[in-house]
Amino acid sequence: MSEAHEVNFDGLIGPSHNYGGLSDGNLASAANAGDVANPREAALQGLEKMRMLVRHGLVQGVLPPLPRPNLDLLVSAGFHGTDAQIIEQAARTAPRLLKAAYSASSMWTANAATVSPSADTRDGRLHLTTANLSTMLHRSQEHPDTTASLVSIFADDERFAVRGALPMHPDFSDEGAANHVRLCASHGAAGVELFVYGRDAGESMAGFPARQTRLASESVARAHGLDPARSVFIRQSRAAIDAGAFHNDVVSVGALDTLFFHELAFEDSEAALSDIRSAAEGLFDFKPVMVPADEVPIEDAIRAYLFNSQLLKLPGEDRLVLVAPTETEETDSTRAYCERLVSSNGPIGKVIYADVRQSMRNGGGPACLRLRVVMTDDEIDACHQGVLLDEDTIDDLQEVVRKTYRDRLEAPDLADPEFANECRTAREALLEVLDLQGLA
Ligand code: SUG
Repeated sequence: MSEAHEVNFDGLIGPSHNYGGLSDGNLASAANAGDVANPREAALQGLEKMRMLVRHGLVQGVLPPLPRPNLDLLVSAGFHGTDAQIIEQAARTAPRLLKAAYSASSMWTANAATVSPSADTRDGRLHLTTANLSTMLHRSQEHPDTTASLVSIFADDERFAVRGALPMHPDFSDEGAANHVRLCASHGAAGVELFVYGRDAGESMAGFPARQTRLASESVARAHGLDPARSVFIRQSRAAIDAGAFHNDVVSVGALDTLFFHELAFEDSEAALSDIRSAAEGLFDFKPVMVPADEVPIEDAIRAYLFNSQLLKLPGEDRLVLVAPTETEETDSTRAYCERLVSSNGPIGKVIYADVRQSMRNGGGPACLRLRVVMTDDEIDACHQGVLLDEDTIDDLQEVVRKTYRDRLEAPDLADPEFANECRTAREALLEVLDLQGLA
């Protein structure tokens, strides 16, 4: 077993961050639709969260924003002419499509891919499968550029296997690591991978969309060469989806041997826990921490994003640390629960609150903003070094953000073709800091 670390690759929030109201079933996205966004503050908040974890001694990575506007999407919809003409026509006749083409949703890198560390895979490589994000139009355009970013960062194919997205069909709906949890004794040891899905392929259902199918989860597990005895497929509860848990990471989070989850997260919690226990046999002593609905109603859990937290092993802390959004501190039931949680002698010993309000108002908490990639020391050395952050690089990125990002953005601003140039300039400057000019 080799030494391994959980590296969090956060999404660097792009200059076109706005409140588009594009995500059906995501209550925050609907509630804040049309509000004025502040992309500069959003990106600075995200970078401060990364800085906090660097200061705690973690290896922190970053994924660059994707190119926006995505003119190809507008051209596919029949718009043509110069870039400026395409944008002006789209603004007049298809404003929702223009918002999709400008969406900064790639910031939520928990949806970028599903990742299986080399300790779990048959060929001993670290596997990443880009998520197709096929349920929401504005997210379905992410995967080609996400794959390009991942290929640039994880280029060494003796160590890494980057796979493009599953077919763009509702039977294969895949939202990546937001519906995936890995449990283990230590990061470098073989683990148990949990795949949470909302529906079966071919199953149609009323209510908010279930964005992950069992077929998609099984396909990823097969492609990654996981041991079937160490893979668990769990159905998300309809109640959770209809309460606004559009991804499982809105109602559960796991790390090492601990799974922290809401009582209503899964269709059949007892069966899920027993399956996890069997899969973990001989590897680790599984520690479930279930939050009862009478202590934290699911509506509060979703409003406060208690579970959309990072659950981390920080150097110097003997128990796990929950990095939760400030909204969790501001909601009575979740704050009180966190106080009880840390004063009990369970596996979670501390809660740190992080301010990512700009992202939260689109339904993205601390956990949505990061993709966890468990990497050995050799794998860390073999990946693209420009995306591994120290405080100086964070300072440089923040300087670009301060210089090039607007502090006010709302839908009518997207109609101005000059804004497209602004976005391009900002992204190019960020790519230069990350030494990823090839993605421009
Ligand atoms: O896919 N919001 C994202 C939030 C993703 C959160 N990710 C995880 N839970 N892992 C989504 O619904 C809103 C965009 C808008 O309305 O402008 C949005 O895409």
